[in-house]
Amino acid sequence: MEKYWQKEIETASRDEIIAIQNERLPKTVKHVYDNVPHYRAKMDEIGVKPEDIKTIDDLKKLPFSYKQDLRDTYPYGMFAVPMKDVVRLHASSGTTGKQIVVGYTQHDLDVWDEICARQLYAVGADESDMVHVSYGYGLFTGGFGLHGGASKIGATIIPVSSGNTNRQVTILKDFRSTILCCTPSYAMFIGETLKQMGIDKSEICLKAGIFGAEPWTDEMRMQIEEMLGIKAYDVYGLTEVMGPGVCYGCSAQNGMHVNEDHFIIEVINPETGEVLPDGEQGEIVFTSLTKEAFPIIRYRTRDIGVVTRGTCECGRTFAKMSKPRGRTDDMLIIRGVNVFPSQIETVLIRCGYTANYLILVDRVNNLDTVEVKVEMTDEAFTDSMTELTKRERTLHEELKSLLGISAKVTLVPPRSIERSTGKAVRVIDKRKLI
Ligand code: DLL
Repeated sequence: MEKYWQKEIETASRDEIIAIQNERLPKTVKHVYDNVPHYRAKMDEIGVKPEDIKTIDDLKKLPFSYKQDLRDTYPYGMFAVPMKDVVRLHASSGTTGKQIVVGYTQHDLDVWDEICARQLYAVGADESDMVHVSYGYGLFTGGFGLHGGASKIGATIIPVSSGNTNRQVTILKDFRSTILCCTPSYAMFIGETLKQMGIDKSEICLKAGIFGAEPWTDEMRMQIEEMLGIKAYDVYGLTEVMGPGVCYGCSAQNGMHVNEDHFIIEVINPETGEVLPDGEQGEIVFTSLTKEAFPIIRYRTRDIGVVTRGTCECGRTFAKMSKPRGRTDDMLIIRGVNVFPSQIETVLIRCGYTANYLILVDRVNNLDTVEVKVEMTDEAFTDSMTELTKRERTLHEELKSLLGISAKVTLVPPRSIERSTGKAVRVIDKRKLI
């Protein structure tokens, strides 16, 4: 039977959801206008006053915000409450530029716990579960986010954090963890390690996993489910908006529900900024409705997805965001053909390989080149040159016919591609390194 943490709101009617949003949006806009000079300046620039925002239909009058705004105001320029009311800081990893810092009041943390609790209930967890958190604890939001949710539902938390994979497996088995929280690539690594340590999946008690923080395909989901003998669910979020739990996967396993009482989702055309109707693919934009310390207005996530509304087969009525295909800045343009790493992943897994791969992009004599390195499994390993060439050619043809790219395919031995304990690095684009 479907479990809900807060059934009333999670299955509310569209009118009820809109009424909550209409009540909360004007308050948030006033809060940022009064307390964050950046938002006030941007609104003044286009002549929009808080009184002009009466309902969610007025949202489109507000300017977008960008990661660059958060960098320009580093570290605390976007905070909307005095520092004495901020009880926690988190930060983005800062791999692609200056890191950004976000803050939470106690109320913000309570909301975050609630939405992560909704996620845990949606995968069937409750107080009788042992929640094994292998997302990193620290400035990254993954560890503390799911930890807060697990604490809210009264589960037993095993706060392992990431790394030391053999130890993770021992704990998983001996402590009888039932819910695993980590990135999907780390879940695969844990699955492989289990096998290497000679432990059968029937010897562990895991029943579900809550995986997110990076793009992963449905094909990879099935591979993880098979390896660990569990149901794998998607969770989405980002530091700037809150952390994990902004959107949560449910028993339907196709897309994630947006916590619409706390966030408004829009999908826009990334080139023109035009708001797109439900069902059309575009850039995901979020506005927070209840955040105190770090409210965010029309934040351009750069993630590409689709939003649909209606009652889900799980009974929830919150809007649903498709699995993000990737980020606008992850899209590879190979000799004019646009391709997301996730599309390459789908082809590889459908052809019988695992999600252990690396995409190397370069430019040679003014021509883009792409090489896909993909690991063979122990079972499928061969060192026969004839066989390798044959398999590489087949995969090359598949990538060409399905995605239109001409990639050099190199099959590499098992375990030769570096594993990740957090977000996996799938692409090395040498064109960006020059
Ligand atoms: O990754 C928060 C998080 C932690 C989400 C744990 C889920 C689980 P950031 O480090 O700021 O925050 O990275 C946010 O990661 O804009 C997406 O591009 C990507 N992302 C997050 N979840 C998913 C997902 C955390 N389920 C960025 N599918 C986002 C695809 C995801 N991409």
